[in-house]
Amino acid sequence: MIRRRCRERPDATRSYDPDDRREILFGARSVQKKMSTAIRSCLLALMMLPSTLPAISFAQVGKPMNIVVLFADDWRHDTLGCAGNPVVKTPNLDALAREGVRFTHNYVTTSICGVSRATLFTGQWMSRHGNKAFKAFDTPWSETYPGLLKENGYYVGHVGKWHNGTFPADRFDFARSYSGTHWMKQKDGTEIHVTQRNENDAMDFLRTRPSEKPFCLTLAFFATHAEDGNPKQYLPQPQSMSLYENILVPVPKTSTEEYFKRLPPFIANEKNEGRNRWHWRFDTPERYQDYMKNYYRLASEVDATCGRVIEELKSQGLYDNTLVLFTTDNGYFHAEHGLADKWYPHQESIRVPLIVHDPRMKQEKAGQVMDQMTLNADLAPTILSAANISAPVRMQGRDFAPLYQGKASTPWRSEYFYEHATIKNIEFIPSSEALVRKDWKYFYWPDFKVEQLFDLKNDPLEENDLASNNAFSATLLEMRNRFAELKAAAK
Ligand SMILES: [Ca+2]
Repeated sequence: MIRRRCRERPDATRSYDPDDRREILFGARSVQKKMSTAIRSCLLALMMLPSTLPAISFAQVGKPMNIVVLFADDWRHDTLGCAGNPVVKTPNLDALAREGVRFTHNYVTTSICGVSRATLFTGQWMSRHGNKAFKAFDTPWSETYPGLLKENGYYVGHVGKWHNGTFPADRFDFARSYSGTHWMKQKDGTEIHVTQRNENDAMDFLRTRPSEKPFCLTLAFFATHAEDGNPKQYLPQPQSMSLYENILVPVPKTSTEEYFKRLPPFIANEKNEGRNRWHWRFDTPERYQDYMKNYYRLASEVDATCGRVIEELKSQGLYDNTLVLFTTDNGYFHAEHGLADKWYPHQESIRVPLIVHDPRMKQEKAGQVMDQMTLNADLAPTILSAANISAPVRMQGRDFAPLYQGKASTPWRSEYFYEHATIKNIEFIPSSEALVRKDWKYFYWPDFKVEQLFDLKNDPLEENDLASNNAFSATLLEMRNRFAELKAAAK
């Protein structure tokens, strides 16, 4: 019998602290983990006995859930039909949300590909996992969700983008990693779109996996990330080009020159990479329409592939025993504040989708839309919990499954610490930090020692910086102090 894990938390009655002091539970959890590993080892040994003996499967001893992580790139919280986007069509992800749950206030702790992916695998803030851009994280592999699942008998695969140094193919049972271009040459000389290749590889994983083992597949799309060196930026597949043809993509209110000038001067200048990319994609009305439509076409292609992967799970009879997560690595400016891409602590950059289909959820809960503040750091502990594996003590996120399992009284965070390092130099992409709440946000720009304060309840588009307004000096002081506490605890 695979044990249920203890999720008692020392900080359960207070607002969230990134350093959740799990260390005090280290001794007890270590013993639990050793027992768990021993039980699973015995089980695997039994399963490897000659076939003349009665077969013993995971299913007969508790049927561990399979896990599929559908992980898109540069795709913000409202790039979903079900989130009210007036243009993009995502019927398959909308259906997943109807069958599961969608979180509306899901955020990343750092809004850039490599760092956010390190947080996905480790459940840790950048300050702890140590990848400040695109290098390998410092956290031991044995403390990541792929590492722990493999150690506990799962068949573990990674398909697509990696972006954390050299791809550690030998750590996985099934490993196919590539990214960077939308079209790639195949051995026979023909070209394949990266999303189609992602889909083919995911199908290979699902159709060739050993049937007796539970599995975990991370399907890390490259779309909707731009092809950086290509002037076209977004290169969808030919069959998508008729989508959105006769639609006018709404232009954001804050995309004007006036709003660009409201940014701090070290951002509101032409040397800033966010502004540079805005010129690539958005600096004329025609360009805005063309580039946004191709971006949305890439999104719809990812949606279609997600639909086919889910269909494959259903056709193999696996869907009712598979945790399916859809999320993305960072948000994206669609010209808001006169910017493109991500990095900074604004809402467009830090909020990302989160859709969960969890067979443990009661049928009557299907289609819930939840507004608790969830984070990318929560994904690894949620995945491990679903597999009945204890989260390592250094993992900082929390299992969010109790939120949709009807445990309404589950105490939950109401704020978090955001961080992003300087990339290249302080003119290109300066570092930024924040204390994020649903109703207020405190920004800190460490390279320039500048603070900003936004009343999100009354100013959801972050139009008016209140940091120098004396009427809000008490709020500024309180948030500055709390920010310092959470920043120290994130290490
Ligand atoms: Ca990204």
